[in-house]
Amino acid sequence: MNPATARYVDAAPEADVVRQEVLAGLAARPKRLPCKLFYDEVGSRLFERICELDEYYLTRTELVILRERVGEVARLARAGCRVVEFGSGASVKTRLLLDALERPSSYVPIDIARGALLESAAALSLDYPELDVQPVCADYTREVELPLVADGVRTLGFFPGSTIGNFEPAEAVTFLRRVRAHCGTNGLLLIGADLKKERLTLEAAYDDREGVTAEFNRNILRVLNREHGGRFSLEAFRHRAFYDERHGRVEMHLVSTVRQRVAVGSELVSFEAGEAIVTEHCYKYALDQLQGLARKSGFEPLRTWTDARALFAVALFAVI
Ligand code: AVI
Repeated sequence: MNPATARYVDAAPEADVVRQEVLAGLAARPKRLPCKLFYDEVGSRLFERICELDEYYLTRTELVILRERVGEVARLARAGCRVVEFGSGASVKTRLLLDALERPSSYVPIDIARGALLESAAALSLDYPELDVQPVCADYTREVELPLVADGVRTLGFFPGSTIGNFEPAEAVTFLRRVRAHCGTNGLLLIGADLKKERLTLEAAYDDREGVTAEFNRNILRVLNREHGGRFSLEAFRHRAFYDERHGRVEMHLVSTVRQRVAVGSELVSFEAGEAIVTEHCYKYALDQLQGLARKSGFEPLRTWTDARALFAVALFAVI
């Protein structure tokens, strides 16, 4: 990042706040952990490997749709817009969008992983010297204050990757309402969402043959050990992923293989053999559900595109 032009906002949550969230989750029934904890350096690298797995069709498919449709997005967004990305901005997808847009004025990536955020912001600043890159280190699932934007500049929110599926449906609405406020009058949101499909494809995507997803899932315990005084033995938990059709979501669990008590800071957490920690929900949407989500959150669906096999959807919403 060019320090002369780039602005950086650090609003990362205090470790204490996250620790309280962790302990509350482990005291709940069933036990839960926030899936944002997956993404330390190791977890982010494992997630990149997941995105390249044969079974994990999501990233590849979204890219196919984006490549085909990004020109249309650029025409609708018009020249000079500001792009606000919720989540890491290191990806090919960001560059695809920035390349297609006509003279985007600024780019605001928001991410909790400070190192990766600053690194990708620096790389983008080098490659797009005209672009004002304004990284914000924050937990975008909470209230975030963004750098001010000049009057009349349209904001295009960007939320690819089906990360919307990692919110509970009611939380997704709360989150999208906040996004809407960031987008402002005239704003747009480009969002990617994984679609409902048969169980076999879904379960393979979250339980791959190489075991990368299993390692990604167990890495959350490593994060607890390092950052929150946890004493988890990774070998004492196994990965489980299954599609719950009734709720339309893939659930990822870590299942304790033995009866055990584990220290987390000064607390002791008890597990029965076979007891699970829910580490992630990945909701899958039907197209009408996705559009319903937009309407409930104060957006109107402008365009919705899918791939030929209707595995994944990319939608452009406009602020009502
Ligand atoms: C980041 N998120 C959209 C991924 C998903 O598919 O829900 C996280 C993931 N979990 C396991 N594999 C990938």
